[in-house]
Amino acid sequence: MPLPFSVPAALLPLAVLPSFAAPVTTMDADFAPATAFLPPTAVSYAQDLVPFGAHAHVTVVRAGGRTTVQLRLSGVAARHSFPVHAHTGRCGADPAAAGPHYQDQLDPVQPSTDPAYANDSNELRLTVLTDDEGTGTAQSTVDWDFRPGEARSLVLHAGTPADTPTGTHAAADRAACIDVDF
Ligand SMILES: [Cu+2]
Repeated sequence: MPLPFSVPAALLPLAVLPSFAAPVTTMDADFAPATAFLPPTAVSYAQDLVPFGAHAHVTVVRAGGRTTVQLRLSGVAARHSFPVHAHTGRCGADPAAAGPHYQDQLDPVQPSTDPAYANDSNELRLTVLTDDEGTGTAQSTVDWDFRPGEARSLVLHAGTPADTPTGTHAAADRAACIDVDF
């Protein structure tokens, strides 16, 4: 028996799109002051480490329930180690705006310091070590998908120079931030 109206089969895939985000996302951004006339996609809070005009290239690959994030930096401090993490909030004029680290299994105690939650497999973390030109690439793969809308940035912490244990900033300070839609 024919249906009284045609089933809009072509529209059905739309209903499941949110759980199948684009498999690969790439984005490019130049670091700028948070006070720029147009709100920048990438903000620097420490020009000695991340000068305005330095560049970030971000690739996010989602496949089979795993997520790989690659970050390429250029024009930043040479021979420097930058710890980089996925954070929950958008970048803002205040470095704290990006909020805490995104966690797959959310630690019921915040701020999260319990190593059962604050670790490399429950958070997206990578370390970019730059060369003599201030260019470096790092990537990390986790065994989960980001919950849509809950991770909104990559924060570059100040880290340390590659050759000395201490820098001019506290290592945990936030040197820069990139808005990324995970
Ligand atoms: Cu962080």
